[in-house]
Amino acid sequence: MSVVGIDVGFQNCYIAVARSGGIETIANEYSDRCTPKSFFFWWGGGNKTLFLQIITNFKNTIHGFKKFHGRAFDDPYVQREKPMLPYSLHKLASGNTGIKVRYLNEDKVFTIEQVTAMLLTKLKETSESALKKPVVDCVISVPSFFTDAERRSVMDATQIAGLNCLRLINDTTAVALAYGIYKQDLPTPEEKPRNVVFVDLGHSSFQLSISAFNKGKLKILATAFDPYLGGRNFDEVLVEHFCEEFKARYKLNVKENPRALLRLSQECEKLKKLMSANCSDLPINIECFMNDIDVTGKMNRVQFEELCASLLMRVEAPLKAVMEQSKLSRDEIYAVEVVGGATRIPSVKERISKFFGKDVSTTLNADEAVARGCALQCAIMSPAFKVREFSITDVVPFPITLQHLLSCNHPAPFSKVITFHKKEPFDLEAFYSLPQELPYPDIRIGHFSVQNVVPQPDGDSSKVKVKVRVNVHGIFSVSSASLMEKQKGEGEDVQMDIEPTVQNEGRPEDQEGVPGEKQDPGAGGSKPKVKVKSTDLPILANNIRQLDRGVLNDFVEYEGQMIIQDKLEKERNDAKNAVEEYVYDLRDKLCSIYEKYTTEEDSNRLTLMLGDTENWLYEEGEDQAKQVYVDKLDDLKRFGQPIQDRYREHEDRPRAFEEMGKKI
Ligand code: ATP
Ligand code: MG
Ligand code: K
Repeated sequence: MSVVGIDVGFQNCYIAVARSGGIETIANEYSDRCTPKSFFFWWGGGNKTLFLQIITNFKNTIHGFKKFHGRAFDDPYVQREKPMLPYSLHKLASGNTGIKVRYLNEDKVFTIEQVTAMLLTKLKETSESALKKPVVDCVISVPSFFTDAERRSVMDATQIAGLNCLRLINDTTAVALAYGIYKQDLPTPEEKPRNVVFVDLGHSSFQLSISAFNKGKLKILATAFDPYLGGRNFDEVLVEHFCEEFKARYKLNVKENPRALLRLSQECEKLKKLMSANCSDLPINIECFMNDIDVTGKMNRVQFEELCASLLMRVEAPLKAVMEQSKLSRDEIYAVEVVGGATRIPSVKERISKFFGKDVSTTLNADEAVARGCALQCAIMSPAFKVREFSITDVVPFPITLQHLLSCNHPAPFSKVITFHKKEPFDLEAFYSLPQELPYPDIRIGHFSVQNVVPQPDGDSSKVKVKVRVNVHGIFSVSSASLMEKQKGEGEDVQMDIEPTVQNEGRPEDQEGVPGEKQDPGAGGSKPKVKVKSTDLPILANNIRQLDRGVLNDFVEYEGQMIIQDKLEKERNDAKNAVEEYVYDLRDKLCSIYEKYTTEEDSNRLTLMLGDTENWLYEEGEDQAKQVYVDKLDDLKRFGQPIQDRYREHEDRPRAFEEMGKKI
């Protein structure tokens, strides 16, 4: 079984695999081929073929959908993105965002989980063909600011794709692991930790975290982000600039033409990258841009920085926030490591280094670090692999309320036991405490009903222990509840424990104790043991923002059908190619090596037939069922084969004599 890590970026996806020699990344070959699903995934790469396919097929090209996970269609973010997308969005019955594409000559709406699953399936197939082994276990990265709904949605996608995601890991946490695991000189657990800041400016978002390293472990102290600042915003500024310029100079309304807009946006991205390496004036030239007009323009780095001034100003706020939350001073920061494509913009780097008062380090591979960290985490978690242990304590990005439960930056994963005193079933509501900090307006996490609660035989309230947890994926749940029945004669306090108590379950993800919390006196304390009978209570979870399990199963099945459909499509294409190849091959041979073995009349008739077939392939034969091509090939072979046989016979005859000669 392979052990892989997947970085599903807004623009670029990377897959890394753990091998005994270390971590390798797999070439993401299909970024330059169309996917057989008859629509395309577009991310990154200036590859010409892919680019042309995108331009000609832009309505069926899906990209930039990462942040639709867990979002309602009416979400302001979705509504803001909608007009800029070449494909169309659709409001699902659930209120969530769906994507409409042409599939098998029909308009079809896919949920975001399905679309991500298709992408993951492609990545899975790519790695399987590179590794020649099945890929099931994996670790996948998500932005640290992903909420419960977003994480659940990504988990559903992994399930649809038939992957077993051992952990959803935050982007910057994966980077921290990739940084720390090979370091031989980390402080011992007793010594002061080494604090490193990790900065990731990708295509769509800006994330950073501070990690404290000791030998064998890392602890994320704080995380901060601007979920809406990334390389794409810099592209947009350029697009805006050139739209205005082209309107003034060429009287072109670029925004009315999605195809032209797409081309301009790709050219602007190229220009942006060139400006990272170059200060002088750089050209932008697009031939036959709109209405057969060629357009040209130019820009240099100083102008670019002026245009992007308001974006560059946004770099500082998260830097400040993360330092404040960590309560560290700047001289306690050992290094500032930057990753993510957009940190290559010189003025971004300058701002970061000015803020921290030190040069930024680029010791990690800016593009692959996240995927590598994921693969390392997968190797650590996989029983099939022996890696040195490295424990990770992450943080909860937004405070959660369930009877005032979790502060922001509370260590995660964790689990907590909260005790209630109740006579009847009761409900718990979990939600994010600070709506203004959330990336979307919906604060609900879930509604949990603890059922079957009854009073004690003497009519008193029962003690109900409810366990809540944030698991390795960063997903919240009320995981179990039990009713504690006092045995007769035990005197116990009957007040509700307002203070949550903590139990260490000894699970791998819970290795780290939660500092600053009281230990449950019942769990191994020195108090005399109280005799209680514990009964598990059913919990009904409602309003959880994830796919209904029945729907999920349907999607799993449908994804399987699509994979089969892809295979059929490939076979159909192969059959078509076989006809085409046969036509060219036979025509070639008829006027060379086969010439002696056929009459002129037969040859002419066959050449005519080959010409007809060729024309047919471009017309009504363009899009036929596999069997039609198979039959067509058989037809041709009926005439071609006898000629080939005569040729073979003749060629083989001298050899046959030779062999016979040997035998005698
Ligand atoms: P996200 O992390 O937001 O999901 P991602 O992981 O796909 O997105 P990256 O691959 O880290 O993003 O970065 C892609 C961004 O980096 C793009 O905006 C790209 O234009 C930009 N970029 C790459 N190289 C350079 C460069 N040399 N100069 C400026 N920008 C660059
Ligand atoms: Mg990224
Ligand atoms: K392991």
